[in-house]
Amino acid sequence: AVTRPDLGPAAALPSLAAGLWAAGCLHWWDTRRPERDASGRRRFLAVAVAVGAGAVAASLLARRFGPGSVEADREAFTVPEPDLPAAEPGPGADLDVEGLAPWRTPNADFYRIDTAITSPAVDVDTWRLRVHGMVGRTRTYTFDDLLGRELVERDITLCCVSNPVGGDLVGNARWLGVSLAELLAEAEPDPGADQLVSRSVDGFTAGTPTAMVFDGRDALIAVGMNGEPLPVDHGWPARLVVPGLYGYVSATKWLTELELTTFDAYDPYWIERDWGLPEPVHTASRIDTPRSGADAGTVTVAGVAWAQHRGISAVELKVDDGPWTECELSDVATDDTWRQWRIDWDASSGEHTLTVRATDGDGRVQTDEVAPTKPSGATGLHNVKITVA
Ligand SMILES: Nc1nc2c(c(=O)[nH]1)N[C@H]1C(S)=C(S)[C@@H](COP(=O)(O)O)O[C@H]1N2
Ligand SMILES: [Mo]
Repeated sequence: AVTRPDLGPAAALPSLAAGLWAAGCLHWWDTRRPERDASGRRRFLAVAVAVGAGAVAASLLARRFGPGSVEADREAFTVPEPDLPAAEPGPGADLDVEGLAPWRTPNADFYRIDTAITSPAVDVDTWRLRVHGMVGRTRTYTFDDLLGRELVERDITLCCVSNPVGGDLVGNARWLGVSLAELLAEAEPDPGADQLVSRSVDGFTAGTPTAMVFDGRDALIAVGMNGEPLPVDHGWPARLVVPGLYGYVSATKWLTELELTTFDAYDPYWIERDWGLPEPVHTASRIDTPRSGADAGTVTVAGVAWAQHRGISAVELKVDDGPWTECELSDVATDDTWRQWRIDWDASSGEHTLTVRATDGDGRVQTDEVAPTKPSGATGLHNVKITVA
């Protein structure tokens, strides 16, 4: 409770009070009934634990699925057709190799990162999005207000700053939402506001450079994900997605406030905790298959590479200390998504190391310099050790 973004030290009091009360009860029980035996005590403990767990499970289920619950609201929402559909990358978007991450990540497989112990249950009827701070006019929007705007559909890859090299805290989805820049423009932002602070209903905050929100990229307030209402775990009823930035400085879920301010005036959640100020995502590439073993002969090596908003122009694979060899790339329609790659490797038996590197759309080769995830995202080349039998 103490570490929740919207609560202070006093939030520990209910738990402390409950703990003291429970300790008092146990003490009373222990001193008044000295005659009961060890098996009675075990039975008491088992019943107490079962009742407690049952109560927690029932309240979580009721909140999610009961009448008038957030899941009922969400399922009642029919995802509208977009006014501006996403550009189709075509059948070559997915190279369809076994063991390779699909180009579009299904919602159920999309990574989840947030500070919430349980996802906030937001009532869509009373939900509001408030735009305030350094603006000419404060504005407030309902969910229906959002749906009444031009609906934009875009394929955007989202990744986490805490994704290690070769890790899976990255996914690609087709988001449906409204233009963040156009909505903010209605509030007449002060040109001196260089930071957009987005706030979640649970108090989480992210700070995005306004320069990146207003530079023409497809920054969205999303209400749909892969043709479905935005899943509760991914921010229902509305979240931000800004192509080219890590989630911690852009992708606020359960969004409820947009505040125009400055980087000098305010440090959002992870900046307060010593993570880096917003920077474009690092160019990254990952080997998905093979991961450990293979049979001698022709082996398809495949993976994904991403550098959102700059795009991927090349991927190369190196076997042991051999030369960098160019791989085949999947088709993409924009620079905002990851790109699959593949290559056939004539594998001889023994131990081999495969290393991958990508070149972004600006022609810059991925750095081989190793950096940890904190403060600004891991760098270095992904390699896997393969035993060929
Ligand atoms: N409300 C809220 N939004 C949040 C976060 C959070 O902790 N709380 N985490 C951010 C981080 S660090 C990432 S990487 C993305 C992850 O989005 P996902 O869970 O939909 O993959 O959400 C961002 N939005
Ligand atoms: Mo993240």
